[in-house]
Amino acid sequence: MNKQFAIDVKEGLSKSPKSLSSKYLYDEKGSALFSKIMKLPEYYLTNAEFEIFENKASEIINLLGITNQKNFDLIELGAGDGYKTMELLKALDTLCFQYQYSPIDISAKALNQIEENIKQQFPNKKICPKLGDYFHILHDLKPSPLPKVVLFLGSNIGNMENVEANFFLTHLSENLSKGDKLILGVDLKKSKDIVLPAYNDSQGVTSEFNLNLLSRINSELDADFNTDLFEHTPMYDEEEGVAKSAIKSIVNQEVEIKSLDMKVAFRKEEQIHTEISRKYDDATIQNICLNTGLKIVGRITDSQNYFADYIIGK
Ligand code: AVI
Repeated sequence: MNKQFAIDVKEGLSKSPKSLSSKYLYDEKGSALFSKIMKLPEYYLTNAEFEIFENKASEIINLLGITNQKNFDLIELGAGDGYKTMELLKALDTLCFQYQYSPIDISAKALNQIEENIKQQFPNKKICPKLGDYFHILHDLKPSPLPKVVLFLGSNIGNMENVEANFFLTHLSENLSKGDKLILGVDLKKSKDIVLPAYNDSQGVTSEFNLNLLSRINSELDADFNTDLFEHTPMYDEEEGVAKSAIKSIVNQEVEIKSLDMKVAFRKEEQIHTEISRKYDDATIQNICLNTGLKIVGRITDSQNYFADYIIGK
């Protein structure tokens, strides 16, 4: 049994309002569902950021302020399938840059996939994948004498609460040296008509992704959630720029979680908060940088201004 999962489920379902951490959405089934989400027509984020890397990789490289005379470390936090990064690697290779690519991910499957893709596209390139939670692996970054470029793409930072994001970036900043760069991919604030469907797609994949968390509790903690009696509930607060996902109980009910020796009562309409997906503007990013000892060097957006990759320096 995953001990931390058990502890967090117990705590999250005992408090009011109930909540579960979004990191638990990614078991094997959840990760496969997220890959499906990234291909949905409503989920504009992936295509928008891919477009930036496909069309504007040389602009990104210029903003990094590195030359092709010197070797550098290219480190990707939460690399996933590395699909967008491949565009950056192609541009770096065309311009004869020398670098070592280190994708970091908690999924061995994702890292194997990246290795496979690299082997096919760049047969002579050696990569240095690291399996684990990137927050912990950050500690290993400092000793390298080479300049670093850290990629944190896909608006993954948007899934962190403000305090957590500030803590994470402060920690990252402490592990960077002067001249190192961070490429931070964020989804931009925009109309509810565009954001909400991205978290409430017509095929119901996002709903399945969110409700899978209850199935995970069923299988890992011997619980009896009936997922038909719960509903995926997405919201978007346009002013605040935060999409929130919850799981709502559609009846009064009680659920037993045997491994935790607990019974959880749900009122009709009661929600379990599962995820936030924050959207950004320049002011918010400026503020984050001010608080974490970083500075914005440049910003590149897609043609629709949906998504931005900020180049940030120490
Ligand atoms: C991984 N992360 C940036 C996604 C997002 O957009 O917040 C996770 C996601 N949740 C529902 N759809 C996608």
